[in-house]
Order: sequence, then C-alpha cells, then structure tokens
Amino acid sequence: MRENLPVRTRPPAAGVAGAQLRGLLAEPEPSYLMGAHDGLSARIAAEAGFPAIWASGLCMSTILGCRDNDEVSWSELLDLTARMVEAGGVPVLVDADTGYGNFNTARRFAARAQRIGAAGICVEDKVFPKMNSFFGEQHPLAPIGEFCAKIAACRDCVDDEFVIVARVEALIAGAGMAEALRRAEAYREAGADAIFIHSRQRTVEEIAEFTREWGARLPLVIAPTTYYTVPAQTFAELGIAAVIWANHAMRASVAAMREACRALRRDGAAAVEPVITPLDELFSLMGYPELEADQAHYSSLAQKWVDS
Ligand code: SPV
Ligand code: MG
Repeated sequence: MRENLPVRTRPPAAGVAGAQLRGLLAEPEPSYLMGAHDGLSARIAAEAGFPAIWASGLCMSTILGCRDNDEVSWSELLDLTARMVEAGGVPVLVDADTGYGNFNTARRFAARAQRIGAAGICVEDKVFPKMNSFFGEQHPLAPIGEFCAKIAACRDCVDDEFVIVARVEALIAGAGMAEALRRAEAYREAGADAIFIHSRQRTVEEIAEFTREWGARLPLVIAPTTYYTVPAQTFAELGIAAVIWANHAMRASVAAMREACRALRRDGAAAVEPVITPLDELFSLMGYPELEADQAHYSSLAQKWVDS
C-alpha cells in the first residue's frame, strides 16, 4: 500500500481502532470524546485535536431530520458512522442505542460496526424503541438478564480489541443508585469493557457517588450534557476514563444555521458572508490540496503508460 495515503482512502486496519480506544480508556487522565454525526463533523472534531469520536444517536437522528427514538434504522446510522471513520481518522465509538431489538440485532450491529472500522459500540439497557435520555419521563429498563445476554452475544462476534461499552440508564429511569450499581456489575460480568453511567442531573453528585462505590472495577464513561459546569479537574479526581461531549457540535451547527438563514432572509448575503466559513477554508479542511497533489501524481503516472 502507498505510504501516507490520506485518511479517507486508507482502509481501516483490523483491530487498530479498537486497540486505540482501549488505550485511551486506560490512560490515567480522562480522555475526551467529541460527539459527531457525519463526515464533516468528524473531520472538524479530529482537526480540533479530539483523540476519538462519539457517533451520537441523537445527533445522527437530528441531522437526518428525525427524533432520537429509534426512528432512524441502524443501517442508516452505520452508513453515517462509516463516513466518520473515513473522514475523522480517529477511533469512533458508536452509539448502538438498545442494540435495536434482541441479542441477534445487537450482535449484527456490533459485527457490522467492526467491519466498517469503528472502534467499539455502546449499548444501553433500555427497551426498544428508546427515547433520548433527556426527554420525558418514560425510560423503561430492559431486564438485566436479557441485557447481559445481549452484551455476551456482541462480545461473541467481534474481535478482542473491539470495545463494548455497557450503558446504565438506571439513574435516568429513577431506579436508584443501588440498581445502577447492580446493573453495572452484571454487565461487567457479562463481558463489557467499560460502563457508561448516565445522569441528567445538573450537578455531578450522583455520578460522584456512583464512582466512589464502583471503584476501579471497569473504566467509567460519562456525558456531562446537563452538568457541563463541572470542571475537568473534578472528572480527573473522580477517576473517570472518558468524557463525551455528546451533542455540542450538532447544537452549535443548529444555532449557526438558524442564525445564517434568518440573517440571509432579513438582510441578504452581504450580512452573512463575514461570519460563514470561506470556501478556501472549507477546501483546506476537506483536503482539496491533497487531492490536487494526487491528481498530479497519477497524471504523471498515466503519462508513463501513454509514452511507453
Ligand atoms: C447520544 O448522543 O445520542 C447519547 C448521549 O446517547 S445523550 O444524548 O446524552 O443521551
Ligand atoms: Mg444516544
């Protein structure tokens, strides 16, 4: 294979993304994963220096014009994930929601995710179709045994490096701390590599309590969407392995697009031009100069055959 191929034309090497994500989860300081939803947002996240990407179900659903209630099919989500793998060039942890049904749909999701070069999946212990954790009060939990079998089925059909994160929704569902800990322990025994403990409180209290009780049994993952004011130092002190900024890029783009559309309609393009990305910047972000260099390389190669 040619050396230094651009990220998007380089095939993912088997097991490498999973091993990279495992490495991030094992670091002494928290790793920060950036939520993304397509090739562009993945590229922007990688350019900003994030070492890994969270392929967010909420964000992918939103950009497809749908609600985060399993309205989008899992193959559509994995198509978008494949774009993120290609364009980002950093490990991608895919939001698998509930695994889209039973053990069989979950393991099919896991196997396909690995095949497209994702680093791992995160599967949550709710009932299909699940609702986004920040909306409403209806968040029924899956029976523990069924969910453990789902984790085991996923584990059975991916390679050893591929990461399986089990997401505990007990605190979201109002089932309490003891239930959250009981579930996390069961998922560890079933073969999960990390636990995503989710909370929608505005403070870090319940996450801190969970963390103290949990200790270091498995790496912990959090998404401080509602408790965003908590300083990074606190997450480090709690021994959190990974912090996910789950939806900030998508929400930033919604704000920017709305603002631009309203201003265009009201004031015309001249008002908007100074605040939108210049085309040159866009071409550079997307690697057009790289493509130009490749064009020259292959044109001169073609010339050799023409001349011979
Ligand atoms: C997502 O990004 O789709 C998540 C995280 O599942 S959250 O929306 O915070 O539940
Ligand atoms: Mg989600």
